[in-house]
Amino acid sequence: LKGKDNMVNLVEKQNNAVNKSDPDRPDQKAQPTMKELIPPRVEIKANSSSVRKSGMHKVMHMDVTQSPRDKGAVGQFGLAAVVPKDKQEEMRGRWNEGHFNVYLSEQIPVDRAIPDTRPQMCSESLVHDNLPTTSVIFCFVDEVWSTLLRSVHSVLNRSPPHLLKEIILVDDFSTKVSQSSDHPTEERQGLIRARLAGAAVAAGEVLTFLDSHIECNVGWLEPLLERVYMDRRKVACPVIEVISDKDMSYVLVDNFQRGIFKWPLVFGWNTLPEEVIKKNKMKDSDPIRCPVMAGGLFSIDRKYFYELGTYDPGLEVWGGENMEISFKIWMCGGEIEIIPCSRVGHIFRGENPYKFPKDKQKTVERNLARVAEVWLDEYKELFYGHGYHHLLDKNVIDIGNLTDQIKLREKLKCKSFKWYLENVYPEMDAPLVRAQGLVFNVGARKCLALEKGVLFFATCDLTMQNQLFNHTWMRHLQHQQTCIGIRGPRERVTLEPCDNAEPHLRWLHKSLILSSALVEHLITEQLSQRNCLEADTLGEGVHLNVCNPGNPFQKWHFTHYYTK
Ligand code: UD2
Ligand code: MN
Repeated sequence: LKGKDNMVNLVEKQNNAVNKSDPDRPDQKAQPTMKELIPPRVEIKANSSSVRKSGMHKVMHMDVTQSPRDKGAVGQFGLAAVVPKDKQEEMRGRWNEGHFNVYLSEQIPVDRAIPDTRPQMCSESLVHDNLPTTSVIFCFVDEVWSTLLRSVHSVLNRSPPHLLKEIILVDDFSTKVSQSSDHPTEERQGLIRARLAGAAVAAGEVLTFLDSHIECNVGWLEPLLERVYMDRRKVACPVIEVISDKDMSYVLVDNFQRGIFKWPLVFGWNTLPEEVIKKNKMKDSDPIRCPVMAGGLFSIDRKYFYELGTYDPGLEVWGGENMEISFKIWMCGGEIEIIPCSRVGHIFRGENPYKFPKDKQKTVERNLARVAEVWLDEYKELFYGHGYHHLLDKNVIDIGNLTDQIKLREKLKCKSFKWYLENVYPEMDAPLVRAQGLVFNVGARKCLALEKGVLFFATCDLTMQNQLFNHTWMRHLQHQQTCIGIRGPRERVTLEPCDNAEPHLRWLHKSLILSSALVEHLITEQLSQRNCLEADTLGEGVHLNVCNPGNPFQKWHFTHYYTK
């Protein structure tokens, strides 16, 4: 396409390859705005007389791209595209515009065909005739134009028109001139608030959020809307397939994948346990319960989204919002599902192609700490304990006010995080303590005991309450509510009420020789020079000393270790 005049035909699918590079074009910046690209749609009301009110039909194919005119085009049918030798340098030069193969993206038709990767029975599955309509919301910042267009085209080309209320583009204060959309933000908001800005103007009964570098596959929409229609508290996610950042090929992903998290709240994928598949006699087209969504692609009933209090608007820029909304949905009465009959390709990029207004790591940490404080209950100690201790130290980070979020959780009468772990993600490893029981000292050959504010050694006896200690994820060495710490310039061992914010109460428990093997030393984290907890040679008490891997009086064993 060379001029604006041709752009209006986009929806009639007359054109392709919008962004074929054109050396003759004097002003590459003179690109049409989104408004010009997408003519107003003829609105077909879902419950107008032309659509039956009850009954079901086979998922519509609705894919006008399956027999494209330009069969030989680069990347057509989702195949890998090759960069010619003389274009390699240009390709490399443009990589950072999007942190993927921007050069190739511009060669590939914006309405290319991709393989129908759905499990076989999907094209036969039935959905209701009177599904709700959806608003599709793309928010983006400095998105590569050709990719954004391909995303929009894939929605237009593969969605039943009567279900697609509108496509909303929220430009999150892009610095590129060409990206003016219907709903630009006044300043950089971050994806969380940008999505909320889109939701605020949406008129569809369902909100469907998508990243701005995706390709929706054949029949992607109806199976999502079907789940929401069946139960408005179901939040439906498509299977996220891979569009290669290198050759732009469309890659099918394995079956039975679900979103999970590891500590400290790190998103990941894992295969549904075999026994769950067997027990439920699951077919590869059945919805998959999903403990945590990836974040970018999902359909949710619009009113329900607001009942849930949307996202925590205090989350900044990027990251953690998928945890927040996932915990909120599950703990407050909803469900998250991955729908194998709905598939959307996504370009996974090695780096964010946009700037973070503040440091990226700090931004994500702060977001996650907000989520942990509101949703994790006592399990937040695992979050902090797995690498975010520093967030607890005073004045390190201001995570902002959480009153509204905590009130919301009360108002919605949400369940506990313990409930979530037991019912939604029972495979999650989440013991609150790392080690427990008697604390045996190898040198003294006795066990630590605490009574009446004094630490001493006694003959090991599991039935003695005063010999039972925990080593927790906060790295507390703790007997009931009392923690062992160190204090003062002379580094004396003290006993104090446990307090997560106090680094002088934390002890690393590990071997100095093989950090992953035998757990031995108790090393204070407080001092610059690491010191170890040591039993007095006469066995009457404990003191601090310079760590020495050969000293048996510095070696400690708990009766039971949950993790090492
Ligand atoms: C994943 C999600 C993404 C989001 C993120 C965590 C998928 C496929 N993607 O990372 O949706 O949940 O995890 O937060 O599940 N954007 C803005 N303003 C910003 C930053 C980003 O509008 O300040 C847009 C961006 O242009 C894109 C979308 O938000 O369209 C998601 O950002 P991403 O693609 O960089 O995130 P991704 O896929 O690495
Ligand atoms: Mn993305």
